[in-house]
Amino acid sequence: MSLLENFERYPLTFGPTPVEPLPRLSEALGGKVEIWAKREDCNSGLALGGNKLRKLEYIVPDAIASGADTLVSIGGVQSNHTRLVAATAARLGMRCRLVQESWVPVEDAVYDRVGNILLSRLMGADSRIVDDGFDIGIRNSWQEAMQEVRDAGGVPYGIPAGASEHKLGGLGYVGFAEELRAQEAELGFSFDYVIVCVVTGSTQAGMIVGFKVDGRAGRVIGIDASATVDQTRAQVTRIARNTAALIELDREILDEDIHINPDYAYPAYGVPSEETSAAMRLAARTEGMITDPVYEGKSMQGLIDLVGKDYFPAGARILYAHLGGAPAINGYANHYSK
Ligand code: 5PA
Repeated sequence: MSLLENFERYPLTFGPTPVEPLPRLSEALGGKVEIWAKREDCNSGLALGGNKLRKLEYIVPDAIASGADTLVSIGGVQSNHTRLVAATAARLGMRCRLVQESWVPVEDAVYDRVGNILLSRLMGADSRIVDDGFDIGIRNSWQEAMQEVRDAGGVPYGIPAGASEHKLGGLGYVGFAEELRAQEAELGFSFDYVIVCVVTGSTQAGMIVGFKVDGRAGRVIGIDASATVDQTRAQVTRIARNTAALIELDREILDEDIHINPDYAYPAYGVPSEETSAAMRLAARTEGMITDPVYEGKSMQGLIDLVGKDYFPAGARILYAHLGGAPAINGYANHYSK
């Protein structure tokens, strides 16, 4: 029986995402553990795909039922989330209004013209850059954008940053856990750990709820990329508990179910360290797997460092949840020109 059977889902993805071994990366890290990836980055034909689509599948039915004609959302200039809201609006035949905050100290001349924002513009979104800095919370600029849509005679439907602080935002990654359990049954083994990048929180929160039922909530290791980890941890906790209540889970989400490692977010949100870039190169050069400097490069960095420190017991099977994000790399040409 699915934990999500009472919730309507509007398909935006191809279906279950592939789970594949990463043998050359495992070998490069000493061969003591087995590293696999679940490829959320390849989950859809919509605008290059990514984790947000799993969340949006449970939000779209509510948006349609509300009678909205415009999706309104928010993120950084190179937000993957806003790109996928723009794609969803296009698919639904709705308009899209995006607030793009200045979350990252920009070093690259083309940062606001390439990658995610280019794709959002191509898909017809009304994308406007504002000066506000990084913050994962509910923002005035987003509420103002909704009011502007109303003033112009439209009917807005608001989707907060990362689709996280939305009542249905945690459901998609509950589904990830259920999907993985079915894949594990076919593979004939279960993963010991899941590594996942965390910023606005509903990806990890959904996983925590979904894995709570088989005792693995605490084996979901969030690698913080926000560099404001207290706010992220509080948001993950809140979303996990709200999601558990929403699906009427018969277990309580405990503090020890929430495992977030803050060690790899330095020097700042959206800025790769030398170690982040080295991790991105290693994944690319061993497996041809592309990660980005904002999110997945940091969770890859955390995975590599934790394996090197023997954090995982020998023989452990570790699943790296690849959540997408590659388009942003185009805004970082100065880091990767050699
Ligand atoms: C993002 C988020 P959560 O926000 O659900 O914690 O997910 C973190 C994350 N990997 C991990 C990728 C590729 C992501 O895009 N991106 C945000 C965006 O605006 O794109 C919400 C911040």
